[in-house]
Amino acid sequence: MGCQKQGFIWISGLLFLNILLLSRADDHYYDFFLQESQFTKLCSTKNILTVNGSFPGPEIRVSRGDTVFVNVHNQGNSAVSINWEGVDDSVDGSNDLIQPGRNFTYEIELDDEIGTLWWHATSAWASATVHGAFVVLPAANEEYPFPTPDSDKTIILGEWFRQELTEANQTIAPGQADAYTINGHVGETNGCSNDTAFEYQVDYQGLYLVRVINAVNETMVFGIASHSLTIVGQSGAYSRRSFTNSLTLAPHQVVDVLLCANQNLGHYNITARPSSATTRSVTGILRYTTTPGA
Ligand SMILES: *[C@@H]1O[C@H](CO)[C@@H](O)[C@H](O)[C@H]1NC(C)=O
Ligand SMILES: *[C@@H]1O[C@H](CO)[C@@H](O)[C@H](O)[C@H]1NC(C)=O
Ligand SMILES: *[C@@H]1O[C@H](CO)[C@@H](O)[C@H](O)[C@H]1NC(C)=O
Ligand SMILES: *[C@@H]1O[C@H](CO)[C@@H](O)[C@H](O)[C@H]1NC(C)=O
Ligand SMILES: *[C@@H]1O[C@H](CO)[C@@H](O)[C@H](O)[C@H]1NC(C)=O
Ligand SMILES: CC(=O)N[C@H]1CO[C@H](CO)[C@@H](O)[C@@H]1O
Repeated sequence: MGCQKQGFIWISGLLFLNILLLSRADDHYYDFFLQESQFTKLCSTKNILTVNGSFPGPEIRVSRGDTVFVNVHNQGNSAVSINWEGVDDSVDGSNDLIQPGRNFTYEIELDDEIGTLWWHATSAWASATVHGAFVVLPAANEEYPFPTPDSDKTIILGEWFRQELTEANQTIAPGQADAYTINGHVGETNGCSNDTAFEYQVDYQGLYLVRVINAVNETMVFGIASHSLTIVGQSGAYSRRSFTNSLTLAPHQVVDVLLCANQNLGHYNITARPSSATTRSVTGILRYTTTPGA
């Protein structure tokens, strides 16, 4: 059965009932190493602060009701703290800076949160490069309140500055970025051989849960050519289902959408741009792969 057909079988308009039937909540342990790492984009190389050398940073992936311990080791040059966006309970230490050379373990007790949360450095300059997804899957005995997706994908919209970001940049005003990024890729349109485009491979008739995180301090517009998106969740909760051709995300907003790969085999542009400018955008590619027997 194709993903489009499944869509019509949904129990229309019914919001998921928050029945907590947690059979078992797990503890998860993560280690984050804050470190300076070299990246080349827009034809120039610079150091940025990262978690474990990756931009965006590593993804946390747990289930509803779990407890997550994140031991952050600061091997960078500046004091940093981490914000846990979308976590309902306050997290101890969120307001305390971790000094260089020190470490601190955040304990995040999840309750009812479901879908996509994210984490980022508290200060704006560090948040531009120190951020990542925090995925909360349904608990073992729970189902999605929509057809079960074949797989899910996180898409983080970010921004890139040619200049160094330092502690002096406590505010990053909208419109300052030299480029926008999709999962760290600036796209291939800047004429730099080291720049790459984000690529997302899907199977024809596959149903995908796409988690779109706007890590940019600007309203961003996101869309995939020829595909409509079905909004199913926002900021750590399921939401009433609605269809859209493009998403408008407020600064730091997260939206979960279903994507049905029901177009002709081929590739389609994935585009993100600030709402204030139609000319500046970043492009990635949605690529259909044929599967044996499909
Ligand atoms: C970060 O790197 C350390 C050291 O290589 C590793 O032990 C840890 O698992 C990594 N953390 C994540 C979240 O990938
Ligand atoms: C620092 O990390 C060590 C292990 O690497 C851990 O045993 C200790 O509890 C951590 N300290 C804090 C304050 O999180
Ligand atoms: C985001 O931009 C606004 C200006 O529109 C600024 O006042 C605010 O401090 C910025 N926030 C961050 C975290 O940089
Ligand atoms: C860009 O990529 C090429 C290989 O494609 C590499 O040789 C070169 O060092 C890179 N440039 C920079 C500035 O890192
Ligand atoms: C897709 O994006 C690329 C790069 O921005 C652009 O050159 C191309 O025209 C776009 N294709 C379509 C069909 O819009
Ligand atoms: C984007 C931005 O404002 N970058 C500035 C951050 O601070 C350094 C030095 O403090 C400047 O050189 C950058 O222009």
